[in-house]
Amino acid sequence: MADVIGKDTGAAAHAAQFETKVGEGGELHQIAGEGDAVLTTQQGAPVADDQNTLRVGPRGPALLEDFHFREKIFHFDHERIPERVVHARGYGVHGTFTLKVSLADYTVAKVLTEVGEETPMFVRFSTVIGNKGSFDLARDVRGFAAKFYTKEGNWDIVANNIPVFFIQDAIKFPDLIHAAKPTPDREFPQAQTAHDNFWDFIGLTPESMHMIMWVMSDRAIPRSFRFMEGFGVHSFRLINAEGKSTYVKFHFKPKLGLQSVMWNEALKINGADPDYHRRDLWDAIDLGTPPEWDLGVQLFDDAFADQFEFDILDPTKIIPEEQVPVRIIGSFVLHGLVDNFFAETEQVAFCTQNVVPGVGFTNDPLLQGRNFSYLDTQLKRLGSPNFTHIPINAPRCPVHNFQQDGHMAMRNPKGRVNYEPNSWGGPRESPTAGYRHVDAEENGRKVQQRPGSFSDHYSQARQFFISQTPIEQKHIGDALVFELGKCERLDIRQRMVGHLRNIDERLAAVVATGLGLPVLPDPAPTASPTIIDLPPSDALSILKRGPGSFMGRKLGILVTDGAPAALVAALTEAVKALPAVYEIITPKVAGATLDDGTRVEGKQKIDGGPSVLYDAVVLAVSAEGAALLSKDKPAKDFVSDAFGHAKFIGYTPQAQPLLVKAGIGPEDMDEGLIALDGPDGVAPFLAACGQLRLWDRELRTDLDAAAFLDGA
Ligand code: HDE
Repeated sequence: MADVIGKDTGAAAHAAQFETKVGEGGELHQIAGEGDAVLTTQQGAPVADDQNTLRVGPRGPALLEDFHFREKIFHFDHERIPERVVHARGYGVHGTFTLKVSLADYTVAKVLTEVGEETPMFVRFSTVIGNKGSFDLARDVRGFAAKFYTKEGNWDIVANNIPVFFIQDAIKFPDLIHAAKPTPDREFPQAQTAHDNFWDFIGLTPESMHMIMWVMSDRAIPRSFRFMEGFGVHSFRLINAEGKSTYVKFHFKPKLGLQSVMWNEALKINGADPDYHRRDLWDAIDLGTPPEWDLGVQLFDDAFADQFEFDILDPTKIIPEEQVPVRIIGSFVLHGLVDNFFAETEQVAFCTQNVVPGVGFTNDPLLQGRNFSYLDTQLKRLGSPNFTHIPINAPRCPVHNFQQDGHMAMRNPKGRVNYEPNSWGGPRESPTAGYRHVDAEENGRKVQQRPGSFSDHYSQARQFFISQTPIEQKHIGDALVFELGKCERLDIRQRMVGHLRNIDERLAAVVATGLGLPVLPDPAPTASPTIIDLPPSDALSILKRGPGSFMGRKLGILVTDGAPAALVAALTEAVKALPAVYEIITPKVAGATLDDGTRVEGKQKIDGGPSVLYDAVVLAVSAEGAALLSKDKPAKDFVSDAFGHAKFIGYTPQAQPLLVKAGIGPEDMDEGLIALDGPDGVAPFLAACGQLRLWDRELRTDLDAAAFLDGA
């Protein structure tokens, strides 16, 4: 009965079940009854009083003799471990990977060859720059680190939601991260790149331009972890039974399609619900709708690498899917919530060097640097070389070796032998099953030299930009103006516009205008001229491959007293059937009474449930309700934001005055505003919501859009 730690059974109700005693000072003591667990120290000694330290008299000094107090405070003082130096804010969940297509021709890895095999996984999503307590909707790269607990050891794909990176050599990583994080003197801004130091470094690092296009695009403000792609970034190797190696790039593709939010929404979501992404993932799994991704591979050989326009070792380049298609070989479902955030999400330790036989590395200089960094950082963070003994990091296959001792060793060998070769017994090498590094010939001078084949910094940045729809291009322009607008130094802004001129003159002009630069700066000098005829790639756009369905999305239904019960019922049923989710928002959190007298519970009170939290909204209001809400600022914001964020809005005819008060007059009405006279309107409304946004509305209503509309 008292065994309820961590379970929300309703504190008040629960407290009432205990025998209680009130102390001299009025403090509450809950007493263990028959069958209840007794509170103990870490050493197991039962505790009689957890409310008062041992003192000399009730008002006297505390005594060191109080070992329970001493131990409790000691433990509390040491609860924190260092947060990750990057990717500090993260959210982890369990999953299962199922292989559907064997790659036996390319690799000996069992996880990639045994069709039907189910491999347990742990995935941690993260932002890069912000600290552990920052907000989810920062404009940032998202980490998408996956650990596969295979039969041949743990295999980690420590991926991001963007397929390229800022830098070409790991030696620049500390500089990049220092420049992006809060400045050392003032320790702000937090979780943002919109400041001088970041753009100073970027402007002086032209290799980052391709990545900058991605980070300024809506990819960096995803709607949900569930609607993100993942990329292993580097070229890795697969190695087959003959020792032959094939290059591979890894891709995770979300079954629910891609989706992002608008920047103005992101800013507001961060205030309304800083935990928006983690809550979304938790809710989806908790509700029994776990998200799923396909695992895909791009496979290519030296012949392809030799004729490809760019160096396959350069982590600032992609291989367009049109050139090497992504072959789907299996899928993974993330279905398991953690029992304990610290034990699992915080303590999980990923490493690019965690590979299994049949998976190997290339000479990508970033990958080689990462291979050093991850093990190193785990020792600092987890404090012991035995971090692999922690359950979340422990392989699910047998582990045998002679490594021993160290802090907190949990996997202690028995018996006499702790070395090999030996005459006693114990684990032995296996030339057949063991890991074989790729047999590659390497020779050359020892040099500190960037390869000339890495010198094209703009061509793929341009290819990314021209692959976007006009609205996506506009968002990139807006983001650059926002970010550079936060820089105080004019030369930093100008330098960036000089780079943009090597990517797309229209973009450069729009950003220069947005910043109010009196003259367009000269183009930045280039080490290699921009190739301007790389073909657009649809796979780079979020919108060109929209999901076309509202499945997995969230509808916000604003309900007042007197709202039509039949409509509310039809909406909620239809949304559940998709499946998608809905939330009822009411003027008072207790809920509302519908026109048939039934009560509907409110999940949010209107000022706690702004429309930025939803993918589409319905204004299910009565005439009185509309009149009431027309005087309410949060209600008007709810409507005007939904409109401004290009969302589909369903409304009862009685909601018309509320629309007008929110600034949406008859001349603004468009096909995204859908009147719901009764239950019959629900199906077409939800079908329209499958477009997710009516982007034409933004193009029509935003002055800055013109530049990208003509395609000039
Ligand atoms: Fe990381 N990175 N990284 N990184 N990275 C870390 O390891 C590093 C890079 C990525 O959820 C750290 O355990 C270097 C690219 C993810 O626990 C650290 C370089 C990509 C995560 C580290 C890179 C990533 C990390 C910090 C440049 C995408 C979070 C904490 C050479 C392919 C993993 C930790 C988690 C975390 C180093 C660049 C992805 C310091 C030196 C490129 C998803 O070891």
